Amino acid sequence: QKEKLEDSTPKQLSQSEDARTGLSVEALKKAIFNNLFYVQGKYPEIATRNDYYMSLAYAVRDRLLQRWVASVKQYLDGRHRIVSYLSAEYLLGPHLANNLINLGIYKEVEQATQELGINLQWLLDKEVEPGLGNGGLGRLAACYMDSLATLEVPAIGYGIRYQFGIFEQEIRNGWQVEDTDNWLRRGNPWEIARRELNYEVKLGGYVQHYIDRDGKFRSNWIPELTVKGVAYDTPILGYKVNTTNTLRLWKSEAPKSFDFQSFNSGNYNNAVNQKIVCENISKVLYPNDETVSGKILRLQQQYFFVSCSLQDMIGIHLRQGDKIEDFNVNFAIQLNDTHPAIAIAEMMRLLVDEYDLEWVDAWRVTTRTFAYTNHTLLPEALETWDLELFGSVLPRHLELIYEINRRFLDEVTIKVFGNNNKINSLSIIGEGPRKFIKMANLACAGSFAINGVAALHTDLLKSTVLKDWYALCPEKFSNKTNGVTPRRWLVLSNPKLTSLISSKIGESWIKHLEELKQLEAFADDPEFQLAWMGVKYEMKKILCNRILNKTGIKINPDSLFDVHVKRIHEYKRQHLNILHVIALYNRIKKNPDIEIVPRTFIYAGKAAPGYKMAKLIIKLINSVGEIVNNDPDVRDRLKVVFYPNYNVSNAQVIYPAADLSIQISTAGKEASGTGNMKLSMNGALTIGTLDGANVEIREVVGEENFFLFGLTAEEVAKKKKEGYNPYGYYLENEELKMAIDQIASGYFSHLDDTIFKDLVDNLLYHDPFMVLADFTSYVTCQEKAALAFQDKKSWAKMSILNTARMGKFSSDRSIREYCDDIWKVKSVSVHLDVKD
Ligand code: T68
Repeated sequence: QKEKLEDSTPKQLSQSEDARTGLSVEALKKAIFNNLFYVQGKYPEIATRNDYYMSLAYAVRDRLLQRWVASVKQYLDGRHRIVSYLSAEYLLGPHLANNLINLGIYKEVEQATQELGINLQWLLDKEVEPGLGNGGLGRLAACYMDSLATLEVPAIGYGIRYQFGIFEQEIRNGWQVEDTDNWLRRGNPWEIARRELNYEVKLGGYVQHYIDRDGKFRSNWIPELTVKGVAYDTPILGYKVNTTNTLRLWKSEAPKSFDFQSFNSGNYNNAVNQKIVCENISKVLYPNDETVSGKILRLQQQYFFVSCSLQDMIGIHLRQGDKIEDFNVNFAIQLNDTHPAIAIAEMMRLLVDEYDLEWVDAWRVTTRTFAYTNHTLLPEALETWDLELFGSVLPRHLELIYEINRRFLDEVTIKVFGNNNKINSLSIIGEGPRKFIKMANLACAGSFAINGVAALHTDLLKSTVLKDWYALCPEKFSNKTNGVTPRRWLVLSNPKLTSLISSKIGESWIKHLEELKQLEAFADDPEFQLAWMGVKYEMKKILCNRILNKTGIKINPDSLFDVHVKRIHEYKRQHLNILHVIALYNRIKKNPDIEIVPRTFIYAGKAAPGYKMAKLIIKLINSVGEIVNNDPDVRDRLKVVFYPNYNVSNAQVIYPAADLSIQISTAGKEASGTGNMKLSMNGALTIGTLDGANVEIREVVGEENFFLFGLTAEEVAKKKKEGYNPYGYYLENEELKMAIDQIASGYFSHLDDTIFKDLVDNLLYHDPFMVLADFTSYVTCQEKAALAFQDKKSWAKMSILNTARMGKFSSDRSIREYCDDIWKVKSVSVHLDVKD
C-alpha cells in the first residue's frame, strides 16, 4: 500500500530542499503526504478533512519552526532589547491562511493541495479560531504581534491560554444564546507545550515579618495555595521576513507536590479538589468588554499570568549574565490596559523580597520598565478591586501597594500641597464605605509612559479621567493611534482587491501601507472604477451566500450594504441604527411606491452574557427584521440581517462586502475603534460621529468622502451638564415618536408590549448615550449617503479614495511609533542558516 502511494507522491526533491523546510510545490506536497502518514497515521482513502487540515498545518509549522529557532538564537546571541506585550486577551483568528501569506507560499500550497486532490479553502474553513479575547482590545494585541514580527522587532507576547475562549453565539427566537467555545477539542497544531518551562505562583494566605540575621526587615508570604503555570508557545511569523516571535500563553495546573501531600495523608478528595481549583484559573475567558466584574477568579487570572511572565523574563535576563538592576535595559513591558497592571506590584515583590534589592532601587527599575496603554474612558470599565478581596488573594501585594502609595503620596503632597481632592484622585487606594484599589492609578504611578489609542481619546484622558496625572507628569503622556494589520484585513480577507491594487501599484504597499496613496491616480479612471466596484460586487455575493446559509435570509447584492459589526453595547448605539431602519420601513408603509434606495442592514456582535440591555437590543434587531423582511409592502427593498457569532473568521467575510461602515458611538465614548479602519481600508464609506479614530479617518480620507453627523464630545458633555431631556426629542420628531411607540406597543413583537419596556423607558427617560438627541441628524445624514450611493461613479471614486488614504492606519505605523517613542527598541534581521 505504502509503496503504491509513494509512487503517486512528489518527485525527488532538489538538494537544497527537504520536506520540512522546502517551499516549492513538490516539497509541500511531500510534507503534507508525510504528515498524513506519520503524524495523523492515515492514508488518503480513509483520511478526514481534519486529517488533511492537520497534515497541512504541521507542514506549515515545520517551516515556521525553522525561522523561530533562528530568531530565538539570534535574539539571545546578540543580546538585543526585547519588548514584552502583556495582555489578558489575544483575538488571533485562524492561523493557517495568515501563515501561508506571511511565508509567501499561499499560491504554492493552493497548487500542492489541488494536485493532491483537495481544496485549500475546504481546509482553511476547518480551522477553529482561537477566540482568546472579547473585542477590539484583544484583536489589537493580535495585530500588534503581526506588526512587531513584520518590523523584525524582538518581542514576546504574554497572556493566558484559556481552555474556553469567548462563547459562541447562537440566535434562538431572536435572543442570544451562549454556548461554550471548546476550541481545543481537536488539538492545536500551532502551539508547542513547553512542559519544562513552568513557574510557581502563590495565592492567598498571609505574610510573616521578621528581622533576619543581618538585621534586615523581611517578609515571608505563606500562601494558601500554589499553582503552576506551564508555557504554551505559538510562533508568530512576520510578513516575508524570517523574524518569528513568540506568543507565550500560560496554562494553570496543580504543582506536583500537592498531589503527594494530600495523597499520602489519605485525603484523596482534597488532592483532586486542589487540582481542580488550580486548573480553573486558566479555564475560561471573562466575556465582558467595557465592564469589570470584581470577581476573585479574575484577579487570580491576572496575577497568575503576570507572575509567570515576569519570572520568565527575569530568568531570560539573568541567564544572559546581566545584573537584576539592569532588567530595564533588556526589557520594555507594555501593559495592555490595567488587566496586567498588578505586574507593577509583582515586580516590586520579586525585586525586594526575592532578589534583595533596596526599595528605591527596585522602584527605579520598575518605573523604567513599564508603560501603560489606556483603552477606555467609560467609568464602569475602570478597574478597581475591593481592598479586602484583594488582600485575601494577594496579601503581600496589598502591603507593597500601601508602601508604593505612601511614598508616592509623600512626593505628591509636596507638589500639590493642601489640595486634598487632587491627593484623593491620585491615590492608588480609594476611600469610601469600603476601600478599594485603583488599578489605573497603580499603572500610572509605576509606568514611565502612558498613552491613549486615538488623538481624541488621549486628549480626553488628559482633560478628564487622568487629568490630575497629566498635571503631575505631562512628559509621560503621548498618543498612539491604533492600527490594524493589512496582511489579515486586506491580503487575506480580500484577495481580489489585493490583486487589483497590486496590478496597479505593485506589492510593496503590503508592508508600506502609505503607498496605497498611489491609487489616487486611478480614482477617476472609469475602467479602474468598474473593476473596483466589480470586486466589491463579488465580495457582496459571497457574503449573500453565507448569510443565506446561516440565517435563511435572501438578500440582494445590488442593495446598499449598511454594516454595523462590533460588540453590542449601548454606547455603540446599535439601537440608533435600528430606529433608522424602522423610520425607513414606516416611510414605505405610508407610501409603498416611494423611491427608496434598496438596503441591507447587516448587524453582528456579541453581548456580554450578563448585559441585559445589550441582549434586548439583539432581540429588537431580530424582531424588527422579522417584520421588515416579511412584509410584502417592502418588496425586498429593506432587509435586516443579524449575522450570528461575530468573530475574526466571520469578520473577514463581512468587511470586504460593506458599502457603508456604521460608526455611530456617542461622541467621547469609543476610545478608538479598529473595525472602522478595517472597513474603510476595504473601500467602505463611513457614516460616523466625531469619536475615537473616526476623527482621524475623516481627516485623512477627506470630509467629502465621509458622512459626518451628530453631537461632538464637547456638545455631549455640555448637554449632560445642562440637563438632557430625551423626552423632548421624542415629542419633536414624528418619525422617532412613531418608531418608539411601535416598539413599545408590541408592533414588532407579536403585540407583546412588555418585552422592550426596559429599553423604551431607558431611552425616553434616561438615554445615557443620547440616541434620541442624535436621531434626526443620523437620519438626515443617511439620506445623503443613500443619494450618494445612487451615483455609481462618484461612489466608486469615494470608495477608492478611502482605501488609498488609509495608509496611516496600518498597525505597522502604530508599532513604529511605540518602538521609537516608548520602547526604544530596534529591529534585528534574522538570517536562516541555509544548508546547501
Ligand atoms: C476597546 N476596548 C475600545 N475592551 O473600546 C476600542 N475591556 O475603542 C479600542 O479601539 C480597542 O479597545 C483597542 O484599543 C476593549 O475592547 C475590552 O475588550 C475589555 C475587556 C475586558 C475588560 C475591559
